[in-house]
Formats: sequence, structure tokens, C-alpha cells
Amino acid sequence: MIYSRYLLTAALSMLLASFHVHAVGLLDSSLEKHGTAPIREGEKPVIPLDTKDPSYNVWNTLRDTSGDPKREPGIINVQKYDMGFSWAGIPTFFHLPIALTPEDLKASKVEVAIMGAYTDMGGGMRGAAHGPNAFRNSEVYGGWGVVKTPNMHVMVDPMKEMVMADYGDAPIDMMSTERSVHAIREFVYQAAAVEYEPGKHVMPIIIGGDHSLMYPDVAALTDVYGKGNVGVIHFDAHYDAGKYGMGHLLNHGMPVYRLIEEGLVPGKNFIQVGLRGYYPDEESFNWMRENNFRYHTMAEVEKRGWGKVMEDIIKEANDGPEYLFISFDIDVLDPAFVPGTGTPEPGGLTPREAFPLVRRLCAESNVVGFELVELNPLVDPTYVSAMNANRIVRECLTGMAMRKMGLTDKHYLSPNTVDDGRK
Ligand SMILES: [Mn+2]
Repeated sequence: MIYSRYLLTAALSMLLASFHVHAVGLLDSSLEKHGTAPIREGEKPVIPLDTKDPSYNVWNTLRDTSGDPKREPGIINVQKYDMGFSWAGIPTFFHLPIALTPEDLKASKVEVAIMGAYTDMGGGMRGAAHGPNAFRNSEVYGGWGVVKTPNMHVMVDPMKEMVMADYGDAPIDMMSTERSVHAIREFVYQAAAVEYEPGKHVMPIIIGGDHSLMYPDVAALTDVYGKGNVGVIHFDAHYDAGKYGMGHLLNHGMPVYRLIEEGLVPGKNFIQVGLRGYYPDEESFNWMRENNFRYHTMAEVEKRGWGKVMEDIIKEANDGPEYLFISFDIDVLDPAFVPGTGTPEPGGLTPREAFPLVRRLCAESNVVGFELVELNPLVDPTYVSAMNANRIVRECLTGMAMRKMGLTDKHYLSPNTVDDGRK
């Protein structure tokens, strides 16, 4: 009953929202004509939330599990058969078992928890909300169960070397970024706070969702590791440190500014990779320089070549705070490889450039969290974006497994596959 009323409210709000868009256009032209502001002094230009609405917290209320069959905590494999192909079975991230609670993560000593976060209000184009499930369905070949296959570059299979789980999706109020971020921060924190061994925390991998996520995701890790102790390697076509957003303090182009403003991550602990195009402006670059950002634009790649830039990024990653978070906006890749994103920008990285860097960062530096954001399957007709997103995360998982095995030599590649043995 409450739920159906919730749906009705949601439908009504959407209808009102679409009216609002048209109204803004009308007000703009009347503003020019009459010179009077539509909101008079002293009036609040916002409609407050009705906190007494019975559906107010319905999106963030845990299901009553008291009637469920009793079970011991631990991960649950939801597949019926010993083996299955990539396109078959119940779609979880990489066909991994699921974990429903922090107790499940702890009981099974889960090292990596992969979770969805379907934020979609932070960008102009909607569709990133469908990113997590597009990712769950993004396996191209291979499968689960007895099918275990290594990454050919290093001959390491992360699925075999580590305990991992699909941790489900974070709670999101689809009408509000502002209300969602606190719930997401808490959700990510609860997973990352779990120690699967004394002193070793679960690594969260968050699949978005728009890039507003960077704020709650990084904040959750600073809640675990301490303010100022987590550096961010930020892959993106855009700098995402916008200060103004029509009165909003957070949208998908502003999380970097928020993290700095709140003192969670100082500017010197940001390493930005892949900036290009027509945003931001000169003033913003000056602001980044004043705040001691380390940034690597495509202009630098054009001048020095990817190989040299990649080595610098890895050196810088190991010359900063003890803990690192990778924020991978899929639009850092060229639209040829990722049309499925809300703000595509030509002239980006190729998968062949991004894969080794992500793999090496996860192997050669202390990465404790990862997010992949802005995957929008609604504009991904060939699924190539979801496939590349899948492989980016697999490269990180491979690197994590290499680190666990002690394969942390600089740019390690398998002697069996890097050449055919004649040289
Ligand atoms: Mn971004």
C-alpha cells in the first residue's frame, strides 16, 4: 500500500518536474521583458521535503528479514549449476556469489566487495542509473564455476586468487542527490570497515551511477582510513572540481571541489589523468595549480607520449598518502570505445593505454577502493562501453591478485606470454 502510494508520488513528481522545465523557459523570457524576478525577496526558492510522508525513507529502509529462513552468515552462490556461460544464470558482478550484510563479508573473509550505486540526478543526461546492471550483464565470454581463466598479460586469475562478492546496490533516493549521498557513504563505509583479517579491510568497488558518487565513496574511505590519508587517482575527461552548480553543492562535475572544501582530500593528493576538450577554463587550471594538484592532460600525452606519462603517474601514486582510491570515469576513454556515457569527449585514452595503467596501479601501489562511473547503457547500442568497463575493473582485480601473490615488480608481464620464447 505504502509502496503503491510511493509510485504514485514518484509519477506525480516526475510530471511536475517536466512542467517545471517548461516553466523555467517561460520565466526566463518574461524576466527579460519585465525585469522582475519570479522569486521575491524573502521567499524560499525551494519546496521543502515532507518528512512526515510515510514513503519518506522507503528507499533506505531495510527489508524485514525476520520471516526469512535462518541461515549462517557468509557469501551465497546463487547459480544452480557447476558451470555456466557468461550470458547465462543470475547476473551478479562477474557471476560472483552475493553478500547481503557486513556479517556475510566478515564470515567468508571477503577481500573485495563489488557494489552498484545507481545515482542519476547529478548529470544532464539520464541513464547512468542503469550502469550497475549493464555491468552485471557485461561478460562477453568465459563463465563461472569450473571456468577459470587468467589475464593473458600476467597469467593471473583474480577469480581464483581472491574471495570476492557482489554486495548488491546502495540505497538511492532517485529524486535527490543531496539525500542519497549520506546513505551511500554509510553503505560503502559498512563494507570497507569490515576487517577480513586483523588490519586488512574489505576493498569496495563501486559501479555507478553518475560521478557525484566520488564524494560519498571517497568520504567513506576517509571514514575508515582517516581524513587526509586517502589519495585519489582520478581518470576523467573533465576535472570535476566545479564550484557552482545552480545552487547545488554537488553534481557529477563537482565532487572534487567538495572533497577539498571539506578537507577530506587535500589538492596535492589528487592525480588527474586524461583531461581534454573544452572544459575547464584557464582560471580553473590556475586554481588546480594553487592547490598543488598533479594533473596529466591529453596535451601532455601528445607532447611526451603515453609511456612516459604512465611511469610518472605510477611514481606519483607511490609518493603520497598511504592509501589510494581510483575514481575511473569511463569517459576518460575515447568515445570510439565508450559511446555509452553522458558527456563523451573525443581524443581520449584507448583501452590499450588504460588497461596496463589500471592493472599496474592496483599491483604496484596501495589501492584500497575503486569506482567506475558514468557508464550509460541507454546510449551504448553495441555494448562496447559495458565490455570495456568490465575489462577496466578486471584489470584492477588482476592487479590486486598480483599484489596478494607478491608479483609487484615494475611492469610485470608473464614470461610465457610476453614473447614466444625464441628471443
Ligand atoms: Mn567525471
